[in-house]
Amino acid sequence: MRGYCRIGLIFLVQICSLSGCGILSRPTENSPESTAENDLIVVGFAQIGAESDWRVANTESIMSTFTEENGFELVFNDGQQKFENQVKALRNFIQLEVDYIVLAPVVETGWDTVFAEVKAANIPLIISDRFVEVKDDSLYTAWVGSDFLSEGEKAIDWLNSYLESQGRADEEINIVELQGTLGSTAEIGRTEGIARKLAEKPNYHLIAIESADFIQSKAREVMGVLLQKHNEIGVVIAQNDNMAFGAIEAMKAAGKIPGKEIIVISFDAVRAAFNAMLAGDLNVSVECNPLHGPRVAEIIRKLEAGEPVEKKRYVDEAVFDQENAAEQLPARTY
Ligand code: GZL
Repeated sequence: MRGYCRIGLIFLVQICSLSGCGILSRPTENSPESTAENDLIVVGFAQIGAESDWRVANTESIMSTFTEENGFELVFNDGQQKFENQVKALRNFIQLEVDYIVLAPVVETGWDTVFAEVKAANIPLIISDRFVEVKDDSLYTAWVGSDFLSEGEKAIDWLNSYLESQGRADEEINIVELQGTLGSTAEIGRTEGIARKLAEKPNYHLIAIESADFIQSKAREVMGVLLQKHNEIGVVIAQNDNMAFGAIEAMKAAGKIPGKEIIVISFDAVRAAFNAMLAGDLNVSVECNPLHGPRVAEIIRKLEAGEPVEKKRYVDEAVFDQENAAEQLPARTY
């Protein structure tokens, strides 16, 4: 159902999002708040949270795309990194009879029941960023996101060429890995891609692998403990930039020199990562592009026009290190 401009609804949604209550209600057709104005496409977006710079940029991309001037009304829900909040948000979107639902799923599994409810309500469901494992893939219309397996492999390809350039290709190297949210596609794919490539190098030793949930403060804690337990760490692989920043803080507190004494590898390539590379603290960040707003809007426009859409669409991504960070930074938009 569409056709209403609901300032009252947006206000309500923002209050609900802030309080995490997740209970959204929408003015009925004859309520004073609803006025039939432009024929806006109402999009419910269930975001994971605000756990990282990447996530903030992702939210900004969605919010700057789904505006009234672009022909949309956005109903936004912040899941605060909790699966149950996202399920609640999808059920609320059904009650609101939104025209489309977009979900950035915190983890891959557990969605079959609520997705069936969305399908029964005839609301097209678009998955953005991380992926979902469901028995019946007709439950969602399209997915757009990153190839996380490839990202993991790119990270170790970079490490191989970096060590080669340092004349250290055959050195015995101890590696620790900080994983993101366990069970998220980003964690699953990066862990697998890294593992595949590490297995090709007998002189690489993965001595510890711990999750810090993509969160900087958690990574600082976890890395602090690892530095007390292991005094010969040669490489830290953090599965996102914010965990790399936390690990860098812990290394400095322990008197270690990140970027030199300990090679630091990361993912996302947000602006702060470029600054960390220019400062010499971070060696490389494998890009994970968060600007999904326009991509999701393109899918919706095609669906509105009755055109076919790709079921899965990967975004193109690069690798940035201390060699190219300075020249690339001006062009970065997040
Ligand atoms: C990746 C995304 C991950 C980022 C983290 O597409 O899901 O979640 O790598 C974010 O920064 O928290």
